[in-house]
Amino acid sequence: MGNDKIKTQPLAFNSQAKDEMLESASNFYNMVRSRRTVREFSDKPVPKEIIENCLRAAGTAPSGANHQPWHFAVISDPELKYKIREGAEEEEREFYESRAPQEWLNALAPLGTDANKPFLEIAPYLIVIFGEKFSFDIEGNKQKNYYVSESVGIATGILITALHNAGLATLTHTPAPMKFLNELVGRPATEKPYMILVTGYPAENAEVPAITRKSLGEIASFKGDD
Ligand code: IYR
Repeated sequence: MGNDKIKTQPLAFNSQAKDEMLESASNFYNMVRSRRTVREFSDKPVPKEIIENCLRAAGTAPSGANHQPWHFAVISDPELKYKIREGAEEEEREFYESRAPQEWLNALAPLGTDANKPFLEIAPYLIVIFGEKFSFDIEGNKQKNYYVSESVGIATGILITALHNAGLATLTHTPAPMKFLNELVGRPATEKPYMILVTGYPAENAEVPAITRKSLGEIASFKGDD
């Protein structure tokens, strides 16, 4: 089958019988449907191995030309978390006080968010996710990356799902602009901050906004006879 010039290997495919497939699909949906974005975190420590394995899972995401254009900076140092909170709150104050149009503020009102971001210090881990506009091959040559935001978005989705599956809560946090994170975290200018994934256990008695999710009929359409 494959092209003579490229090395291939047999696909290790997990074949399942139809009943097993139905059960797998249903079990997975039941696992992910309980995920909620959390804004109240506990400071209870999380074993680092859990984070490491969830990051390994994120690193399996498909990516443009398989360049894997992502970097995950895992921050647990309290002083650095404090500095990230300071930087983020500065951006957020400007956002909430002047930059955000009224329509955006209205859309956020049901979430009850504001410029105060205590969770950036309370949660045990801040995973700062970067997209690499360029990477370096094994000989150190600079190579352009493709579909960076799509690739990093998929990896982030897998990471969020893996962390939820492992019993952790997350918050996708996007202070804008996020350039201050390069300097704080020590990442090169070829990397663009994508988001901060705040990670930990939820606070005891944490509350979340009452929301509903769109039904299958609202999010999908089917064309075909089956
Ligand atoms: N980055 C801001 C604002 C914000 C924007 C959206 I869209 C949200 O879904 C939630 C928040 C903040 O973190 O408060």
